[in-house]
Amino acid sequence: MHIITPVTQLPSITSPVTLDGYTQPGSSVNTLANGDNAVLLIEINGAILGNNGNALVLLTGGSGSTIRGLVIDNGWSTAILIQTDTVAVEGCFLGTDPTGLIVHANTDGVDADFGQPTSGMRVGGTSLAARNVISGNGTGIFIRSGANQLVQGNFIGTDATGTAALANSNAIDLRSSDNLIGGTSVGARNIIAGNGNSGGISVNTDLVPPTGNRIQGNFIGTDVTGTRPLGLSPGIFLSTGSSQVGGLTAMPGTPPGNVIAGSFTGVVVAQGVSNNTIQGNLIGTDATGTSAPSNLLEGINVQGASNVIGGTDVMARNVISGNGRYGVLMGTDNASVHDNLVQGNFIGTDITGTQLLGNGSDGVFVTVSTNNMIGGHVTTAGEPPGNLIAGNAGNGVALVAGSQTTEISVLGNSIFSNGGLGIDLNGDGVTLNDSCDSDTGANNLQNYPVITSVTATASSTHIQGMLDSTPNTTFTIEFYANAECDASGNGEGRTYLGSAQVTTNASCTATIDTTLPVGLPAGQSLVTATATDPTNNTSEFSHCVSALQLTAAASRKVHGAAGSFDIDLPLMGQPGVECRTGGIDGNHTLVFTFSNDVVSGDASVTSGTGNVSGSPIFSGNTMTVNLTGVTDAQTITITLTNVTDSFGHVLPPTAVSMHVLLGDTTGNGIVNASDIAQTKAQSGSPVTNANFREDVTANGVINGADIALVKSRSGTAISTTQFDAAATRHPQLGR
Ligand SMILES: [Ca+2]
Ligand SMILES: [Ca+2]
Ligand SMILES: [Ca+2]
Ligand SMILES: [Ca+2]
Repeated sequence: MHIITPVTQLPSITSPVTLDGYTQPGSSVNTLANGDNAVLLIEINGAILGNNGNALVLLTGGSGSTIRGLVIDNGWSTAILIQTDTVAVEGCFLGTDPTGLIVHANTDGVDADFGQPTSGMRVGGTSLAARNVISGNGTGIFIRSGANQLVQGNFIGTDATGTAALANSNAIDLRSSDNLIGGTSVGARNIIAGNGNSGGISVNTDLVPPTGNRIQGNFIGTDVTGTRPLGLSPGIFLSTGSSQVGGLTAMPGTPPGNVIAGSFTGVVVAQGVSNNTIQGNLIGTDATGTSAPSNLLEGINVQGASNVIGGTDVMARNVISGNGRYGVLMGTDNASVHDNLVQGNFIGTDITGTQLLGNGSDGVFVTVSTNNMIGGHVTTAGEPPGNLIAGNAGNGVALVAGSQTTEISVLGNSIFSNGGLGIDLNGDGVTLNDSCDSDTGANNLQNYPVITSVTATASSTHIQGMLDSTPNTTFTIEFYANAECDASGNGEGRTYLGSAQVTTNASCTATIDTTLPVGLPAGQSLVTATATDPTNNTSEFSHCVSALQLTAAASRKVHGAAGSFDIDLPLMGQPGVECRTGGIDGNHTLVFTFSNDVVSGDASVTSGTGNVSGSPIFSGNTMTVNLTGVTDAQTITITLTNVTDSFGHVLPPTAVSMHVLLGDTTGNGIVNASDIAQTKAQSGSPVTNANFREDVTANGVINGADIALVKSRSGTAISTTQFDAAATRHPQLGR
């Protein structure tokens, strides 16, 4: 080991030189892809001069010089101060001891000095031998001048193994334009992790805001494996200018896309900072895109204008998932946060879009801001500009700050399986519609459409309903299919089906009557809709309406030669009372009628005493369920599940209740003198629709046997609790 510890400043380099520590016998370059095993035997130690000196200074005549294979450590103001162009720094350890495992801090590692013609600098490169370890410094790499500066293949903030943190306070500070950090190949990837509170990569202003900087293909916040977070520091902080984070890629996180995880916030676009693009990155997930080392707070925090997150090209997709709080946070300043686009991203799923990997709160959280677009006008469901926003613990999209947050369009996305609502205006759960929609708040609390009916075939979907909103205004209604509804009965929007334009009349009402040329996706029989006004205020999602509905239920018995008669079992409100005998086994037959022909499904008794006997029988649009063992004087509930029509539409689980009280011909929940009198009055009359309840023996005649049976039950009743409680039960699911 040759340790040079200058007592005075070394002479500046004023002509092109190659200082190559690898010429020292016994030294060798790095050969590891996932580490740095370089053996460095020349050390320039700042122990004496310390912060009063710079180890190497390259002046104008030194253009084209190469610095290789040196350890420059232990207190220098700057390890390599560059004031000329086309300087290469490769295979060095700057800020660590010769093992690359212990901090020997300098103030700065590499500094392309302010006000100097330093263009064309290269720190590292795409070959393994070119890798620098730049760790333990104040600022690892300070680019204050020049253009076309390359920083590639380095470990910045880690030790030589790439698996442990040796923090720089600040990894890379970019203050000039048109530089490239990383690149489009794996070999260009920098590992930028384990750094201090000031940051991973920051873009700042010296004289003018820098533009055209590209940050591509790096692991930011993870170790060299891309799977493990390393320390916790800011990821990318764009405090000024316009930069490109990532780029178009076939696979998010693959160069030019970055992996950004293990940071406080993955990418911050600071207040008033505009025209940045963030594309092709994995933000919050590891390099596989399937698990989440996570950023502590947001994936992306946007506080400026005209920034693009993702885009209309599928290759622009970011995966923004598994972050501690919001996937994307946008806002806090109405004047400067506008015209941002969030398009084509996966927010809350893994890289395949098939596994949920939700963010800790809302997928997209929009506060004080205006005129931003989440999604856009899509032609193919599931394709950009629509985002996939699923699996987030909070809402899919939340708009808060009341009327300070307006004109936020949420269009063409796939939003499902979020813990809260698909879209929540005002961040307070379902916001009910108001007549003529004059209320104010986030997105003006735009009213959502009311769907009244959905009928669908394999290739078309007919949706009817209405919108109550601002009079004499044209709205875009978007329709979506879903597999499930929120607990509120309102839905999200899993599969975009299409849209329609409707115009309200002077009385604030527009009729929706639209036939879309698509069927509903398998397993997604529930339709929802949003309304968006001419200034891009989108509503919450509507109530869900199923394409397959239960339209009627009845308890049916054959009354001998008089034929069969049904006791209606209303689908809402007080259940019907079956007053006819079920025989000693308590047998009854229920017939359910649907909006379409049905082919399969299940029924079970979910409260009360009794059992389903055998399999349901399907015929046309009916399903017949036989019950046995049904005891008297009770309320029994039958729940239908997985009822499927001939198009594959599935009924949401639906419950129907029936009071069972033998002899209660009046249907009031008690057997008494009124029932006896009513039966006596019909005795001897033919059995008809008007009096079949008095044929309690269900044999086709009303006679003394019926009177005797009613008398024998006198005094029995449905418990008041059940009779009353049932009357106020909630409407069935899915209606
Ligand atoms: Ca709301
Ligand atoms: Ca409203
Ligand atoms: Ca009665
Ligand atoms: Ca009878």
